[in-house]
Amino acid sequence: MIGVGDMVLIEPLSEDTFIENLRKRFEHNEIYTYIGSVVISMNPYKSLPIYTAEKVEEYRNRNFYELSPHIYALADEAYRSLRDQDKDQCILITGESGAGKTEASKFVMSYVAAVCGKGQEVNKVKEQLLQSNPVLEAFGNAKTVRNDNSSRFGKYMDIEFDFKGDPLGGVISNYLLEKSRVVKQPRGERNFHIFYQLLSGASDDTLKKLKLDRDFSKYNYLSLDSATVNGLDDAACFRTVRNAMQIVGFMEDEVQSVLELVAAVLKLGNLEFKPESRCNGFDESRIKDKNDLKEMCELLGIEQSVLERAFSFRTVEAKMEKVSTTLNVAQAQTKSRKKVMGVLDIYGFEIFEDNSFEQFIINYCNEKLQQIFIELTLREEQEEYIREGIEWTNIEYFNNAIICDLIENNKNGILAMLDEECLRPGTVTDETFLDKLNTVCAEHQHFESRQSKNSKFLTDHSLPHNCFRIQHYAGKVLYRVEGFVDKNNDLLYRDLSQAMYKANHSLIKILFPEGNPAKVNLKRPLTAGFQFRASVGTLMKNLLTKNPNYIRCIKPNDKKAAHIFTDSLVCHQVRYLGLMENVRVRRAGYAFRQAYEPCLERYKMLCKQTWPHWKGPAREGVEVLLKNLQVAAEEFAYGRSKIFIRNPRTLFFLEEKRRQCLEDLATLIQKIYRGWK
Ligand code: AD9
Ligand code: MG
Repeated sequence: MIGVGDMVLIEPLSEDTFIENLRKRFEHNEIYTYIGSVVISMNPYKSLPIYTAEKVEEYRNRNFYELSPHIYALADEAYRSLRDQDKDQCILITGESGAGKTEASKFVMSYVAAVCGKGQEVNKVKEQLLQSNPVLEAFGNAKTVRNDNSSRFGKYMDIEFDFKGDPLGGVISNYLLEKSRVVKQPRGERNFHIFYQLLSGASDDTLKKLKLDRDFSKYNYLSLDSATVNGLDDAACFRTVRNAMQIVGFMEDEVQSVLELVAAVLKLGNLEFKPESRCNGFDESRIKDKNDLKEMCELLGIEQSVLERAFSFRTVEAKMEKVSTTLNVAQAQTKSRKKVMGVLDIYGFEIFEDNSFEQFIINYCNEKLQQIFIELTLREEQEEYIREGIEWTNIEYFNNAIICDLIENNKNGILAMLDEECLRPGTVTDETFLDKLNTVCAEHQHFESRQSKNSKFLTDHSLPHNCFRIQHYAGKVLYRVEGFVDKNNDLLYRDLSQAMYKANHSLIKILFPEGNPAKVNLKRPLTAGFQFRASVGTLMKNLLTKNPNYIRCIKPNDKKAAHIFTDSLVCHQVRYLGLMENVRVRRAGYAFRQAYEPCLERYKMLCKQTWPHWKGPAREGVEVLLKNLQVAAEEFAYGRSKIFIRNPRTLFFLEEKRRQCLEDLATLIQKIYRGWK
């Protein structure tokens, strides 16, 4: 073993030894390290031969601590608890942008797919589950300065299993896609992959049908300074995506409709408007060059005059609503209770030079996940000790509940204030929102700060005039308010949705149901912030009902490069992910615990008094067993319902004894068998 596989065993424990251990293991391609049952994953930025079919077999049905740390061990443990103990699981993957969350989620999914169920039907479901990834990534991922394949939406997938543990299908929920990227990308970044994939990979014939030109420079929406990504073959990806769409269940004409839509968006980006005279109090505008408009209308089956009229009364940025919807890969086949494994892969914490509404939402979501981690791992750990009557010394840890509250509080949280401002009659601008924020938060903070010194809304006079700053758990972030009101309102003018609804195009009609004149809804649509807060709330409730498994991803450097380990960067992540506290809690206590009955069942063969049956209470049986094996008394503690083992080494010792015992037994059986022959 290179370094120490479980941080709980590091001696002496300090931030330096912790990081040194990560570095040493990273240098030897050991990218996974445990903190008890939590997996730390370092992004190697190169492909490693550790995800082969042989590796899957190696980790299959083995105990968590038996082999060297691997994401497969976590996936195996989660799958087996789901199948054998009927406990719904969730895999929570966190870490900043580029740390390896999406890759980790795919390794977990492919592991589970490899070990669960067999047969033609089951294989089809598995294939559909796995192939949903390239489709979602094509439309929801993009190159950013942080990550060449950055997820610009949050994804939660519930994989459903029947009572035997065979997969039935999956339900994918998507969270707030960064739509504004379609229209505008920061310097050095790209639009969503699909645009480049289509232009690079489609046949000449397809492009002709879509009225497209292969040349990126023809399209305003495709930034030119970074149109290609090193090591990324857009044309090959296009073939993968086409194939994946077919496997997931798109019919050929549906694929065609989707591509028409993509082409229409590119055309839309090329429309240029010129201002015209004022008419009915509106700024009227006219489209300069009508060819793109004409082709766009042909692609979407919309009458040109209808769309032109809709465009003419307002100049709008292109905002395509609902790029993605819940994808129901397969319907349940049985009425018995389904077992569920949820895999959560969201966008990582982001601090850019310029942070807007999107970063605010992304970082809020990360705060909520950190909150769940704190709640479950740290607090639950302490509470379990108290429940089990085991002595416990309190560990101080940072609780980010105060930041979540600052953002989501119903009354004076930032999102509530933004909504209030968006709904207020009169002139509403990003600046009026900021004024309100500064006044209310400052007052609130003043009140709060009398109770605690932790003010997280940072008001200092050095801030640029249109910004506010928040002290997130992962660092200070400066947000520029420009666009907050507009993005939160997320309004699409009715003329436009109605024009779209009139399209003779199957997909467009579904995408703009609000354009149906029969269903004119005068109620204001919910704001983006409100919807996000509600869906994150539902997600958190859902996660809390499941048994959590954690993968904490760390990015070794800022260069997207292999072999570079930047101490300061890793140290920052170790701190904000609360990993040191995590180890301390584990070490202060006991690394391993198990209810008395299964523990006795597993190891009873190691002692004559407990084998083959122990007649008394299981707890006493375990006591006799451990005494008999001469395990030192300080190595364990007896809880009310569970035995607590301090050190994983003790567990290795028990496992090793058991293995020897089984081997001896096998040899004995062979001898007897030969004797018979
Ligand atoms: V973001 O929040 O969506 O911007 P992620 O999802 O955390 O981010 P991602 O999984 O996309 O990061 O990883 C970034 C890149 O690192 C990948 O495209 C791979 O090139 C690389 N990577 C990550 N994990 C591994 C791995 N286990 N093995 C090899 C990896 N390469
Ligand atoms: Mg990702």
